[in-house]
Amino acid sequence: MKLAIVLSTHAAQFQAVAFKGDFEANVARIASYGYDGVELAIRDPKLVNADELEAVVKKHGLEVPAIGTGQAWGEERLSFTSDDPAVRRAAIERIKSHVPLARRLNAIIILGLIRGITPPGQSHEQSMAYLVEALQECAAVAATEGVRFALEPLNRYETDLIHTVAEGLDLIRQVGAENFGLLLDTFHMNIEEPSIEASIRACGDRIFHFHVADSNRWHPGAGHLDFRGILTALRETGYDGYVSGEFMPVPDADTSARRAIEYLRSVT
Ligand code: LER
Ligand code: MN
Repeated sequence: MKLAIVLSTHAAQFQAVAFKGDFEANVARIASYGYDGVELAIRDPKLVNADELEAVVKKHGLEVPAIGTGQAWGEERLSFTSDDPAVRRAAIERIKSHVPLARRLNAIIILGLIRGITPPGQSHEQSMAYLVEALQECAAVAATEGVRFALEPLNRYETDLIHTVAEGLDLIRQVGAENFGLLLDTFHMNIEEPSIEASIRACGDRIFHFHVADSNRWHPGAGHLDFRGILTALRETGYDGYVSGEFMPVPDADTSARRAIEYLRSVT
């Protein structure tokens, strides 16, 4: 099983990213711990030098399985479901602007919180209609470049839109694009799914990417999730992508990264 860890290219407020700060130093440390890849959290592709980024990652022998886009919500409040058409347009254009970099790195584009939260006074149905429309536009552009998108079901404390695999699969049917699937995250699944393993099996070949954190959002092995069962179910779907660590730097970034890989290797 190929393992990655989330790395932010810029300082960000999101807590569950262990590595922030000096990019090359972080990439070198992650490679030295035995990881195969780094998942990059990028607020705006305009702010990164793609040549440099690719060179650093390659130099250290790592791949980039996925690009996270949630900081555009976290830092700028861009959202597919805003009641302001200019904000919705900016969110769609921002996601489309990730496509060339994703293609170059052979990475999936993650749609997490950029889907937004239903604003006061707007109906859930209206938000879902905006969401489907935005996803159809983004997926069509990405398809021409051979790029895939993964929407992440998130827990109820972060959004009112798409908490579970079942809701995600229903959305996939509405969007109707082959290059659109789901990113499953064990932290959110532990809160929302009746059974993590059954939901993994139900998602099957629409699992495009996978995040791991334990029940407390510390590194795998630091809480009470059954990773042996979870990763067996994942493998049995035929998933051959990355398992990417997205957890809090507890007790610190380096220790949590080392403990995570040691633990995940011991249960797979
Ligand atoms: C991002 O991958 C995630 O899991 C969310 O909790 C972001 O808010
Ligand atoms: Mn996640």
